[in-house]
Amino acid sequence: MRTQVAIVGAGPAGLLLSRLLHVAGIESVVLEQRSRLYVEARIRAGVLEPGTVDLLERAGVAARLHREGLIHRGVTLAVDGVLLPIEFGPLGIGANVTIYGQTEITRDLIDAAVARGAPPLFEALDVAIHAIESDRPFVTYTKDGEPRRIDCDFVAGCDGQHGVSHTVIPSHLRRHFERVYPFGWLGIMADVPPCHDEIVYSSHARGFALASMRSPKRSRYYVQVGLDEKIEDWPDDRFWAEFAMRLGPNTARPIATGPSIEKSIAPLRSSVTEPMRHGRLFLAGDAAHIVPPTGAKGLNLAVSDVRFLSEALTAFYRDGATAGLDSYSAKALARVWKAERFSWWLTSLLHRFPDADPFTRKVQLAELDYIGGSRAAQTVLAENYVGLALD
Ligand code: RFL
Ligand code: PHB
Repeated sequence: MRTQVAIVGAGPAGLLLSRLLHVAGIESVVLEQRSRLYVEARIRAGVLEPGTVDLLERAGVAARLHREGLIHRGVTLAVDGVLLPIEFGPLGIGANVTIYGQTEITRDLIDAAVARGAPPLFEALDVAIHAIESDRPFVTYTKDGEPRRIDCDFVAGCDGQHGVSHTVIPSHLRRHFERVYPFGWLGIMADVPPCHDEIVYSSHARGFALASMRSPKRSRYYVQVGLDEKIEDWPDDRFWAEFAMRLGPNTARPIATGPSIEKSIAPLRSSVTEPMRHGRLFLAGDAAHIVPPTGAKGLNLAVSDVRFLSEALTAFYRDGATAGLDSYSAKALARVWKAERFSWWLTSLLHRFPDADPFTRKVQLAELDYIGGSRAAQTVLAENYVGLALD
C-alpha cells in the first residue's frame, strides 16, 4: 500500500491530523494497535481550550461539540473547603473553555473517518518505522496475522506515552526530560448532577480533589491517592466520603452520590522528548510530551501540535515549502514547555506531597491566599488555563 502520510496511533492527535490532511486533499492512513471498541471507551480529558474547539471546527467535526459541550467562563479553586471563584471575563480574558469529553471527540473523528470510507486500521500490531532519514520511509505491521507494509512520504508518530515512534530518533540525538510525582489520581464517573457549576480544583490538608463534569447529569470526580493504592482499596462509599471531605460543604449543591460507572487510577508525570522531528518522522501529542492532568493541558497540546504539523504538511504539498516542516519541532516545543511549566506549577501548588513538612503547606496556603487577593495572579492563572497563543 502507498499513502502520503502514515500516522501511528488513533488517539485525538492521529485522528485529527488525518482529518485535517483529508480536508487539505492529502492522503493518510492511521494505524492503531487497539480495537475500535477499546479506543472509543477510553475516558480521559474533558476541558477544551478555544484553540482546540476552533481546530475541530475547521476539521468539520464540531457539530455535536457545539450541541452538547458546556461553556465555562471561569474556574474555582478551593482551599480547605473555602471557595475562590476565578471568572475570566472580569479579568479581561475574553476566552472560555468548553467541557466536552475526549471520548466524544474520538468518536466524532472515527465516525467522520468511517463516513468518508477511510477508517483507521485497528488492531495493527508490531508497527515498525523504517528509512526515516531517507525520502522514502515505510511502515511495517501485522494485521490478521499477515505482515503488511505502507510506503509513504512522511510518518507522524501519534502513538501516545507508551508508543514506539520516539525510539526511532537515534539515542544520541534524543533528549528526555522528566518529573515523576509521588501520587496519582483516582477518577470516577457517575450519573449524578455535578456538585458545582464550575470545575473545582481543591487543595486540602488530606490531599487534592477535583470536581468536573461531562453533562448536567454526569459528574467526573477525582481524588489524589498514593502510588501504592489500588482500585480495590477504593469502594464507592470510601470515595464519596473522602471526596466530600476534601471539597468541603460550600459547593453550589450538596454532593449527590451514586454508583460509579468507571473508576481508574492514573499516575502523574511530566515529560518532554526533544526534538519532535527526525528526518521524515514527526512526533505529536503524548508521544512527545506528558503533562500531569492538573492544568487540563494534555489533549490541548496534542491538538496544537497537530495544528502546526498539518499546516506545515499542507504548505509542503501545496507549494513545496519546507520552512514549516523545518521549524515544526522548535515551534511546538516552545508552546509545550509553557504548558509543562503551568501544569507542574498547578500540580505543585495544589497537591499534598508525602514528604512535605508543615513549612511547605504554609507556603502553599500563602500562595493560594495571594492568588485570592491578587487580580494579577488570577489573570496569570486564567490566561494559562484558557490556553496560550498559537503562534
Ligand atoms: P493517546 O490518546 O494516548 O493516543 C495514542 C494512540 O496510539 C496508540 N498506540 C499505538 N498504535 C499503534 N502501534 C503502537 N505501537 C502504538 N502505541 C500506542 C494507542 O493505543 C492510542 O490509541 O495520545 P494523543 O492522541 O497524543 O492524545 C493525548 C491525550 O489523550 C492526553 O494528553 C489527554 O488525555 C491528557 N488528559 C487531559 N488533557 C486535557 O487536555 N484536558 C484534560 O482535562 C485532561 N484530563 C488527561 C486528563 C489524561 C488523563 N489520564 C488518564 C492520563 C485526565 C486523565 C485522568
Ligand atoms: C476532566 O473533566 O476529566 C478533567 C477536568 C480538568 C482537569 C483534568 C480532568 O484538570
